Amino acid sequence: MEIEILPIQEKQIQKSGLMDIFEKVLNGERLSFDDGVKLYKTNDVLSLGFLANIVRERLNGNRTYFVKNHIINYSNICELDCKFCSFYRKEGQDGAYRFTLEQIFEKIRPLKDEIVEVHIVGSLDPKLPWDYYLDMMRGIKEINPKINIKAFTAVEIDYFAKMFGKSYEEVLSELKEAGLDTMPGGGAEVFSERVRQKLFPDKIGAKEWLEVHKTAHKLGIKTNATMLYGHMETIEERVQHLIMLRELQDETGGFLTFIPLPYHPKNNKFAGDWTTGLQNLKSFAVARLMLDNFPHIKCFWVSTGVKVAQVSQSFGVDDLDGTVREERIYHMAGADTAQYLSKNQLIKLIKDAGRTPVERDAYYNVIAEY
Ligand code: V47
Repeated sequence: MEIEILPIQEKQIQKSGLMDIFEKVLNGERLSFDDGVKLYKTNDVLSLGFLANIVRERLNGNRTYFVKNHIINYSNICELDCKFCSFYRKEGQDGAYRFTLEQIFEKIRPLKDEIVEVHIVGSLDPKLPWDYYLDMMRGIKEINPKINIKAFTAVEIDYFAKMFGKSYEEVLSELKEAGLDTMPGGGAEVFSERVRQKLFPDKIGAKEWLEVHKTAHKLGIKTNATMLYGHMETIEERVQHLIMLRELQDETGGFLTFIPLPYHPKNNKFAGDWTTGLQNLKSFAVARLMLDNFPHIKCFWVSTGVKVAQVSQSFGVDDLDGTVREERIYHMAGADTAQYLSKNQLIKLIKDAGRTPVERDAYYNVIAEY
């Protein structure tokens, strides 16, 4: 790809001390840990966006993807007490809920010919039996076998293994057999033992999270990855997280997309600060530059607001997730974004940014281009 660079842009990049990184990006060379830290620390966000955009357009051209999807948070009754989480409740507590399978199917049936993907994520609920999860997969496939089931974070998979006395491989194979197609990227938080001990000491750490994804990839299950940032982690811990994901992707090639997730401070014990728009844009751009082997970088518009999501398309992002519907984790933590965006609203957000809207399936096959 021929990259046109104006002398004024080059001067700006030079002035910001990013020339060495710019040259690596132009040559398609891998960026180092120190490069990642330097990128996070720059105040020249326009040059950062410019660099990320080179990689974005090299990999995905002018396309921005979206999917018609629906989120199912099947239960919020959880054994864990993660301090950053506003979603979980204890049994009997105000706001605690657990859907029956029929309640889940009732949500999907009216949308069965519209949605392409269901995104299922819940809690570590001690009352739910193994058949609940298998029958959930089977029941959704009975409604429409074409619906892609993106279900269960590595944290849930690890819990099923412990609860039901199975290996990761057995859990994932049985779920796949019942209808699971792909896996979401949640539960990774940040791969720092220091932060884990303080914020989510009872949740699995990096080793198990990566092991679950590695097992899924081995079984042919494509997965996503996330990073929760903006709470108490350092820039160095963020960059380390990205490098650990990059290493696993080198080994397996099983990741589809990376989603940086900004921490939300309402109704949780940690009660930190909101991230700012620029912190969010930087996180997308640094991810795009560091994760050279990830095909896609997603902005989950629910978590950033639609305005930042729109601008993120110039900061490395090529995927805006989807229509969404019924998201709870972010809305319970203070998100004031809508519950749903129509296909036409997504198309407008993308077109107004000068990008080509592409409706996709779970594997980024093109359903329609607008
Ligand atoms: O794992 C929890 C995060 C994640 C808070 O794979 C919080 O396509 C902010 O993983 N503030 C779940 N974040 C969401 C998720 C996701 C979303 C969209 C697409 C995909 C995908 C995955 O939400 C959790 C956790 O990291 N979270 N509490 C909070 N207070």
